[in-house]
Amino acid sequence: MTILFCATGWSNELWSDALARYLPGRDISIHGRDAYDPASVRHALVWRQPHGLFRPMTHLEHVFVLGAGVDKVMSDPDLPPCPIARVVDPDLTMRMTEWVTLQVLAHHRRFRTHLAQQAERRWHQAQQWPASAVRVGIMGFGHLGRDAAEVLARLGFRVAGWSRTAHSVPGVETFSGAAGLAPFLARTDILVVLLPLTPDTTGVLDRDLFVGLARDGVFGGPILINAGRGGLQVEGDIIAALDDGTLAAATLDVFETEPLPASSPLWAHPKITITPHNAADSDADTISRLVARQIERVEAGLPADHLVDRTLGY
Ligand code: NDP
Ligand code: OXD
Repeated sequence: MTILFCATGWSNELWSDALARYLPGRDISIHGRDAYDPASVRHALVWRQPHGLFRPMTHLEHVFVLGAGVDKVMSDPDLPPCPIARVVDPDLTMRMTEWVTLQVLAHHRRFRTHLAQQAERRWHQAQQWPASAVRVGIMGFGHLGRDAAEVLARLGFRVAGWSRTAHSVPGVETFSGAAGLAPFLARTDILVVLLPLTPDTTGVLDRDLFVGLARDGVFGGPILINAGRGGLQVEGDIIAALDDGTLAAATLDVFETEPLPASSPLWAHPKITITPHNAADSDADTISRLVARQIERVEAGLPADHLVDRTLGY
């Protein structure tokens, strides 16, 4: 019985060492490096697997996605009917919270302005507002969104969350569903997007949504921060909204096409900050340990933790 690892863009060496550490004595094959019989694969550990990978795996029992987002697996036409588990892990969550906090603070404390001034050797103290003057709205209020909300609220920001179903979190205003979207946007100066990519959320970050954001905040216009998935955003609408002042700035970690092509106008836009889809990396050691625990669970007859709801797509 084979445990298969297949991850596009990650180090086979690093992951095979880590998996061997936490799954000693097991038959672990690395797709693209090792010869293996697809029919013997019981557990597939995947990240951005090529479509077609699962087709010959006639005895697959579990898919373990090695990150939090499962859109690549859910869009696979050969997805077998077995359970699919994803990563929910304190290390990954904290990485995302670090990134979200960094980006919110970079806008709040006008970090790009100071970098530009340094390049000009110009000493100018840009105006500072209290965090309590800034309304952050977190769109996608799941494991990652709620953790970031807690830290931002602790820093003094006025934080709200929007989700599909209703949640109640002390110190955070919560909104849900289609009816909650307009009031959520209307009170939001900095929109942080941590939604999964599903048929319901594809292209949600478009001009119609941007015009619903608050226009009376301290930044002179709303700010978009997206670390969810590139398929959530309509990049042409983001550029147009930045150019006509509907948005004041944007920070993007994810893109419609990744890696972001060198020809993309997003790279050089003066109001856009780009990070290369690394807001929250999956650490090989931490996630291998987590997946080994998951395999122990299922082999003991228990369901895996953090199973994906196939109907909802996340
Ligand atoms: P969760 O499943 O825990 O949370 C998802 C949230 O989105 C939930 O609050 C859910 O609502 C909400 N949601 C889903 N669909 C809708 C909808 N149609 N309308 C309104 N709300 C909706 O996921 P995580 O927090 O763990 O991760 C979120 C996403 O972050 C991942 O799917 C991935 O795409 C992205 N990610 C990006 C990374 C990066 O490096 N850029 C790293 C890790 C994750 P409800 O609570 O009601 O279910
Ligand atoms: C994830 C990611 O979903 O890194 O975990 O994008």
